[in-house]
Amino acid sequence: MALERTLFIVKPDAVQRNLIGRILAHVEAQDFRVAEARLARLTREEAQTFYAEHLGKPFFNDLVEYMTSGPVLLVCLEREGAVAELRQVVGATDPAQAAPGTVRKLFGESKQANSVHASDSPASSEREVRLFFGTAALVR
Ligand code: FUP
Repeated sequence: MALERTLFIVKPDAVQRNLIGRILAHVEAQDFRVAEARLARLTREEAQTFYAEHLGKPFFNDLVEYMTSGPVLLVCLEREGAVAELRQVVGATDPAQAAPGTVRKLFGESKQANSVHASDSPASSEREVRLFFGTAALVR
């Protein structure tokens, strides 16, 4: 398996509930290394760009509102097979449907306030890492 980088976000609900440390400990224990990290308050424009694939969906405006409601921790994680492995560790979008032991099952509150984001494909991870950390974060 190749060494990869992927974008991970600790979302506003989890930052608000002081879960940054527990969530990062959980992914670090799964052999992910923090390559880049930054606490940020997303602008509406950043949130809209980030979730552009969902533009026009019924939940889009609420999603943007939620993602800009408080600080988030933006993290670039590195590991062999990072993109697919992180999706497994994070679990299904809806915490109620997520597998036991996944981050969203352990910490998520609802489909919207599901505590974390993880890039869903190598193409997404490249776009998302570049969006928040720039092209330099793509190379090692
Ligand atoms: P995921 O890749 O698991 O983060 O899920 P999606 O890309 O399908 O959705 C992105 C975010 O939109 C989710 F994390 C939460 C939000 N969402 C809703 O609020 N309602 C929905 O019905 C679907 C997604």
